[in-house]
Amino acid sequence: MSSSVIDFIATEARFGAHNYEPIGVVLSRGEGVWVWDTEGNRYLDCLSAYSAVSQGHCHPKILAAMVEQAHRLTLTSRAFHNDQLALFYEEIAALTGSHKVLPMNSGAEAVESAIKAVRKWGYEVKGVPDGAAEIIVCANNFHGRTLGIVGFSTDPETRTHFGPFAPGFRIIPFGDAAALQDAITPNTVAFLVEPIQGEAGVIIPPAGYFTEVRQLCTANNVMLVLDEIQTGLGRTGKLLAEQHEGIEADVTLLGKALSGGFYPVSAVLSNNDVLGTLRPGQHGSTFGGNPLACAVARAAMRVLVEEGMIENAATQGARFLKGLKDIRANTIREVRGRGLMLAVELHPEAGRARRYCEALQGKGILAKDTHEQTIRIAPPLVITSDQVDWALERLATTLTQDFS
Ligand code: IF1
Repeated sequence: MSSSVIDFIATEARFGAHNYEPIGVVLSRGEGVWVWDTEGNRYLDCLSAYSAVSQGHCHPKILAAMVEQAHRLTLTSRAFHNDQLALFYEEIAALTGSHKVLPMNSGAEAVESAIKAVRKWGYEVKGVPDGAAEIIVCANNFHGRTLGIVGFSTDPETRTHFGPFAPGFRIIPFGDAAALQDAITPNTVAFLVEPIQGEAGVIIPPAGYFTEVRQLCTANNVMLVLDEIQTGLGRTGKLLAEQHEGIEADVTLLGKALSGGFYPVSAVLSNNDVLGTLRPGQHGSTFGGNPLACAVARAAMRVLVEEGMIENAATQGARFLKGLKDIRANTIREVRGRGLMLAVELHPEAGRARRYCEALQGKGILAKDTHEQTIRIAPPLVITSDQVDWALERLATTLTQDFS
């Protein structure tokens, strides 16, 4: 590694909290599916900042919208109206078929806001006794890093020594509708779940699971809250992952690619009166719904649709999945994926997935491991067939090596 790369990494180590263990690369430029490090080496980004850069790095139209708005008005607070928020509301509601929108900033904030809103709905509309609201979540969930959220995580890494945690959550296995039925009580206000568990390693539920979930939630007046922060906005080959299941959530959470990677923008979308329970002064945030965020999100949604990125994710995702499944390597335990949300799970004997990610870096691909044995593959939705084939060649040679 050259001295400048070591300087960046050494300086990060010297001053930064050590809450990440990044792959040893220092990036300085991005364009489309490609990123370059400070040495000028080019990589195909197969992480897309955990699906926040689905539109490709530095998309020119989102950039132009950001620059234009930044010259005009960036932040007003919600103490006053601005000329971007209403347009953002109209466009995200039309795109997703939602009736009410709550604009926030990070994904975790959207999750926390949804928890507050469904609890409030439970007390004021469903009639759950005050303080008794229960929310059902799944084992191996990932919904963010705030204290409330890690309180119902089952991953020791994310919750150890951060307690005490808030009560009111029940944990059931993912993909098991009977377990959901057994967990519902008269005080259950919501079921919060990812359509596909991303951090858990791209875990896709059995066919028909969400049809049963939808029926159970409707029958028991329980709000179905789908966390589409990673799966949403085209990542799985449809606008929302719920569309693969033929169902509609009561509350949908978006983030990440809602800004195309330019700015933290998230939103809670409601198809019913859940968000209607929030009254002035009961919730908010300094930056939520600011004009710059709205202008960026409007452009990010526009290019996603106008440039056929969702359809491309379906086409290239199918190509990528078939190519990965065709790799004959005894290191591979399972290949999973839907659209361009893919994962390669290795046999424990093959050694840690991180070693394979480091080998991929040497071949010009940046990918990230999760939970020791799984390599995530999630390139920007603008990837072409040639680029998929280019990546598959390098993945095949790497995965047929043995780094145990
Ligand atoms: C990190 C993981 C992914 C998410 C879902 C809410 C959020 C996320 C389904 C919160 C965020 C990010 C967080 C980031 C890495 C990444 C991640 F590895 F942590 F778990 F994608 F799988 N719901 N996921 O995936 O959104 O507050 O971050 O905007 O914490 O390292 P956020």
